[in-house]
Amino acid sequence: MGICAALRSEDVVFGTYRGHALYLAKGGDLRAMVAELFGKETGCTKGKGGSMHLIDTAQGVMGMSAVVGTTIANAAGYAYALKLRRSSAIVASFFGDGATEEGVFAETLNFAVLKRLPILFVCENNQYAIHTHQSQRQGLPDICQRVRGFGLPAERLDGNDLPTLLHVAEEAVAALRAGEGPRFLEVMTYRWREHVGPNLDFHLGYRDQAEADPWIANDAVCRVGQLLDPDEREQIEREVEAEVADALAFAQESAFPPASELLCDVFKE
Ligand SMILES: Cc1ncc(C[n+]2csc(CCOP(=O)(O)OP(=O)(O)O)c2C)c(N)n1
Ligand SMILES: [Mg+2]
Repeated sequence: MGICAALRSEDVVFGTYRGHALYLAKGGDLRAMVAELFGKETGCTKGKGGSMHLIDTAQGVMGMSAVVGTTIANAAGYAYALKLRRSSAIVASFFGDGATEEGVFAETLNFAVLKRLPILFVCENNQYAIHTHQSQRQGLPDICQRVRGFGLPAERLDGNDLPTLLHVAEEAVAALRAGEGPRFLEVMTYRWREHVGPNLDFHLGYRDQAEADPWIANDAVCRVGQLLDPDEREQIEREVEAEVADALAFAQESAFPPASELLCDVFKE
């Protein structure tokens, strides 16, 4: 939310399999998202992509992938095209802390700096890749320090501090539009639930509830909610509940794709 609020509609984003919030924050259609979760033909990828592959190109949501790190390079390619076309639009590329261990991350940073691409790299650092803490995976667990070595500015932010996030994002986006070259933001956050799915997983022993508690108590949604007038907040919540109910009904009533769709969209026509 904090990053996307600083973007214009012409700007584009690329994300990961954990991309529901990104899709919605950039203006992705809620009905098409929920229908996609149900595998229905009205879904944003006609029911073929599912939860991990959301796309809404009309809103600048260019795609997400379950293969860790892949969309970082896709995003830089798009930024290169924008630069060649002298467009004023910019690209924001979202990925996890684990993705920064992939070779493609290093290659893309180097290329982006070399070509002064209009791209904002956003690392959503929840400190874990599945069940392994960052300190058990990275020889230098300071991602910003590593990134600066490639020659671009890098800053760490608290993902629960929405006003600061928005302010810094606006500054970064302005610099990108001015042609100052790529920037990197590391946004600290935390995964409340298991790696995939709705359950708690503290019984697995790789982390404990005490580590999660301060993140939950300090949650950005609560903090922003407290800034609102209670009546206004209730009104917003009522509208959102109605929108979600509508999207669920739409998804349930939609049809599954016919078998004839199976081999469509495999290659570009
Ligand atoms: C190239 C590749 N390697 C491994 C996996 C298996 N895998 C799926 S999610 C994940 C963890 C990625 O962690 P991070 O980038 O921090 O994202 P998070 O899930 O924490 O949001 C791994 C290793 C994969 N999907 N793709
Ligand atoms: Mg992670």
